[in-house]
Amino acid sequence: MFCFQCQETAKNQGCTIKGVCGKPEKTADIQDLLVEVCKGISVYGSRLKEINSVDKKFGHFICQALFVTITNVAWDDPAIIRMIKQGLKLREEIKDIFKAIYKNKFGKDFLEELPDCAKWYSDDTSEIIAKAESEPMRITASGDEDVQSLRQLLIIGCKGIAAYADHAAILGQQRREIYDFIMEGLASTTKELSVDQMTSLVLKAGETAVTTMALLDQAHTANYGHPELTEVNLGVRKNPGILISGHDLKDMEELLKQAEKEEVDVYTHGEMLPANYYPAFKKYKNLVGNYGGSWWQQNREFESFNGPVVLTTNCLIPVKKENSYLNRLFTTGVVSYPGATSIPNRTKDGAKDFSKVIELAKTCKPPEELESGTLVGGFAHNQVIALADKVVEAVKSGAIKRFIVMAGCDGRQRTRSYFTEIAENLPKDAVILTAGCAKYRYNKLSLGTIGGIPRVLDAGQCNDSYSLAVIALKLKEVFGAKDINDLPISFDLAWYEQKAVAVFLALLSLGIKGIRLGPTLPAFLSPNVAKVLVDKFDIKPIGTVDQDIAAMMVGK
Ligand code: SF4
Ligand code: SF3
Repeated sequence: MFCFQCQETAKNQGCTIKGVCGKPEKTADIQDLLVEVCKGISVYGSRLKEINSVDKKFGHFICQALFVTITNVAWDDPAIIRMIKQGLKLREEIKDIFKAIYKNKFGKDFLEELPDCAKWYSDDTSEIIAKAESEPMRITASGDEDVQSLRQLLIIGCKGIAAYADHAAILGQQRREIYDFIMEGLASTTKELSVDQMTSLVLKAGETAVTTMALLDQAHTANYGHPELTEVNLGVRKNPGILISGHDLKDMEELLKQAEKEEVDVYTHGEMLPANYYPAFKKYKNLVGNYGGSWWQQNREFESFNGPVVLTTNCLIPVKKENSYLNRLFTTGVVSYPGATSIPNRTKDGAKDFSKVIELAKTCKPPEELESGTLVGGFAHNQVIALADKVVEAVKSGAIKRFIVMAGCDGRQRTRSYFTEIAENLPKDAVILTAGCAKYRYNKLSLGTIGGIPRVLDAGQCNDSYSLAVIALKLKEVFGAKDINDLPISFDLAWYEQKAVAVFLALLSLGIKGIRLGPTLPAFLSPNVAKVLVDKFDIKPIGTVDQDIAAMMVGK
């Protein structure tokens, strides 16, 4: 195996024996083969697009498959192999469609030599495993280092885009241009392109990430209303409950509805916390609040929750030997785990069936209390723009000197205490804008308010980083700034997995410069590619807390 797609990668170089995340070598190899299958579909899809339109089902499959390969999503090899088989069938289907249309249009057969990913086929499980294991894709082993780096940056960015596109598709929103781009991007990695050509595709990935997050924002708000200022309960009630984690709001909706009828409590965990901010969910009396912290604390928190846990997307981490919750762990959608119960996908008109989860909850002990009190959130673009007058007044009067965007992911590395210390030590006239699970490093500190505005404004999930961009653009308009970089806003981002890479590329494509990124720069950036980012966008690694605060407060 060779995997360096997340921030936690071994020695900040690459995992080669087993993932630091716990991903076994075999699972890594099978996931890599699934990416190859997606490339094969894309080779035909990108050619077909040139002469005809491409059925959205191919693009949607690729999004689901890439999502499966994101860190801490899929752990069950048979489930991943089923996707490989499904993908190979789809590749054969799109190949036939392409060849027929090509012949019809040009009056001759398509005879060009294509890469292995467009040709290799098997529907035999042992052959598939042998293929995955026999050709581990040692991505840094050959070829030009910079081209390899750009290819991986593109694939990893596409994984993030794919995940958001899948979230939107689940809510009935799909855009052909997103699928077309992902296919173009994946197919490009099978060709010999120059550094310049690859760089422009990476920048286009950023634009596509913006389009995708905007689409998802629209899908969320159209279905569930605009997030609003909300006090989220952190304590527990005396009844047994269900804990739901991940990012999928449709699962949240269906679970709440079904559990309400049975009078079973529901709590959010990790990236599901922002569900509490939506009007459509706040009306459910069985939605109690949020339980616990971010994903990496789940071994302890799923244990003490005592009831069933539903994982709708990343991040699911390995269940430890001493943990007792595997028999109350449920996965759904792209998530899988050996020994956990998988909730089947919804049929065309029907909802997912959460009855097994609800029945199990009734037999469980109530959750053990971890904390009490509340936290405040719900500052997505609509809510912040509703407060625009207050915000503008505070900036004009000097009460707010600077906004620091600290969006992104959390993780278990100790060095992430940097983000807590930044939050604690920022001057009292600085406001933190956040989204994603990075917030757990400081969202329970008492940082106070400025003129009634909390000093930590949480827009929501990592995809709601789009909201932060909308807010920045609104401030630009209100202050009549020529350039978004002239605003009193600094970016100090935390990354862990591939959705954050898509968010990062999105911010670059919006022209944001001077982003700090930590706790480490991605291992998949070669020195030259990192240099391009530094020269063109003034990207910097995080430094010390004091230096970074001093620099950010003066716009550096
Ligand atoms: Fe290593 Fe991260 Fe890949 Fe896991 S996802 S194998 S920790 S690089
Ligand atoms: Fe978090 Fe996994 Fe990235 Fe959605 S839940 S931000 S790490």
